[in-house]
Amino acid sequence: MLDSPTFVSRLTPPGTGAIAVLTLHGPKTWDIVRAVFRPRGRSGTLPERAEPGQVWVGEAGTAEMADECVLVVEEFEPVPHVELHCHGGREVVAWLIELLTSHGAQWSETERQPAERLWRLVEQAVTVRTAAILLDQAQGAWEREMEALSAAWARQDLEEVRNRVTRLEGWVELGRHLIQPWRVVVAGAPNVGKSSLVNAMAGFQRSIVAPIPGTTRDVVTTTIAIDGWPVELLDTAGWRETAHELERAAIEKAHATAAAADLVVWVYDATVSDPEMPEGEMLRRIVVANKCDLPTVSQDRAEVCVSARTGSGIATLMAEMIRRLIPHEPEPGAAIPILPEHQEALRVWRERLSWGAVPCPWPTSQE
Ligand SMILES: Nc1nc2c(ncn2[C@@H]2O[C@H](COP(=O)(O)OP(=O)(O)O)[C@@H](O)[C@H]2O)c(=O)[nH]1
Ligand SMILES: [Mg+2]
Repeated sequence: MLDSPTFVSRLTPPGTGAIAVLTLHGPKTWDIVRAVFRPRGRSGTLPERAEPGQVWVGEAGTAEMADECVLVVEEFEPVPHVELHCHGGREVVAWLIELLTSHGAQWSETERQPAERLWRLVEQAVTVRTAAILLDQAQGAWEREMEALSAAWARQDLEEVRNRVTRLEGWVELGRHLIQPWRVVVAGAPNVGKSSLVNAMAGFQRSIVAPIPGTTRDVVTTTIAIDGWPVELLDTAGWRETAHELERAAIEKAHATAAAADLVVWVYDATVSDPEMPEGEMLRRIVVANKCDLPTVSQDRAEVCVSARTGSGIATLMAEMIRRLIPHEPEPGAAIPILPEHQEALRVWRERLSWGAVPCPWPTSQE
């Protein structure tokens, strides 16, 4: 076993960051670490053996030069595996890697390729639908699209290039939400039935439902799939001003949450005659009248009328939410920008388009 190599690789992306993480894996790991790492404290040396989970703060380097690092033991038996968290400056990291390789470690390039990262995203997908779209990307949808773009550019078919780029730009938000769910904030005055509505949508009890106004003191999140799209429902505290300090903090949090949401579902109680309506600046919102199982007096001010108690109108509301969040759905096999490289490629294509038919100053195909 001692013949197999010990690898050093870098977990954090290349370039300068606050912290860089190097990993050492292989039979000689512990010998190498003991040679270059001095733990803080009296002894100044690492023990002969370590346990997974052990952590030391100290310095990695030589007697002349060292960087403050944290050493984390991931595995010790049968093959040791450690992480070194050090400062992320380019030179420091390059120097540390050199030091480790001079002690017998082999540098292994682990910068993950886009395809590999896409496959990892496929594994992490939370619904079959998002997995299918991610799978298309992992199987080359983006590369095919880039080839088509390059071909159109080579023909100087700017119309086609523009259409393709515009379409791709339209999928940026969807691409983001294949990994992070859409955020829907359920907002409204206390006691209108926000928590009940979230529960009705989720189909299970999650927030506290109580007849006393202001029970939901904080933001409670519930992630559900609607029609195969992951949606995070945020149940917020009621909107009304209150003297209660704790609740005021929760209400402020509710406002902040709503501002960052993809959609606000504004709920009011249809049995009251002058319900609290949303403020003007909330653009993406659906106004919902709740308690429509009771005699209503203000149902007409809502786009959807529901009863969290009986479930009537809930399916209509959820369909409407999806219609707002995802007005268009991609065709099977469509290229969707997901990775930072994709966004960067789109930016470059947009820039090329602004050059128009003028000869392009950089290579036009992916040679
Ligand atoms: N009749 C009726 N009562 C409801 C409905 N939805 C909620 N409630 C009741 O209204 C009260 C407040 O509900 P809750 O979900 O805690 O409101 P929140 O403060 O807006 O979160 C509770 O007593 C619920 O049982 C509904 O659709 N119909
Ligand atoms: Mg509540």
